[in-house]
Amino acid sequence: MLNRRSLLLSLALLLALPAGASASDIMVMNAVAPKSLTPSARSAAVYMMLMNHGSAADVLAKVETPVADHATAHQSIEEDGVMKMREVEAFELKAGDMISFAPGGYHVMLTGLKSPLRTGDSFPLTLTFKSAGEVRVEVKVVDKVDGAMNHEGMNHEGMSD
Ligand SMILES: [Cu+2]
Repeated sequence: MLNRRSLLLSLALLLALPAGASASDIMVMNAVAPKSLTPSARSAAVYMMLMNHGSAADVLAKVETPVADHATAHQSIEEDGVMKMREVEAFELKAGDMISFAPGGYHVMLTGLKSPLRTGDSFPLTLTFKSAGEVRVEVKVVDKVDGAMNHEGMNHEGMSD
């Protein structure tokens, strides 16, 4: 049973927390990447669920992983019946938002993949938010993600490699 004194103490601690976002305000769940289909794959996509439990919006400023040279937030968009994707410079996660990076919408694009992704492997991905700072997740490599486009060897508009 929770006694009254410890309840008051935890309330006091809660209130003592500084305003604004902290790393614990951002939650990233179910990060997965479809396996590479060829040994020469140079790019891949990562899907996941992002939640902002904080009271202020936060912005994803940077994504990094040791398995690829570059990681960027991308959005798939349909233009004149053609699926295209573009880089999202500053992805915003509003207070209370739960946004899934899923096929047909957002994803993290890995380019300059150092070695092909194999089912069962996992790799770290660090998401840096302007207020919350670094959020590190393990990405699980899976056989396939339903509806995911093949990202291998894809040429992304406005990307240098
Ligand atoms: Cu992409």
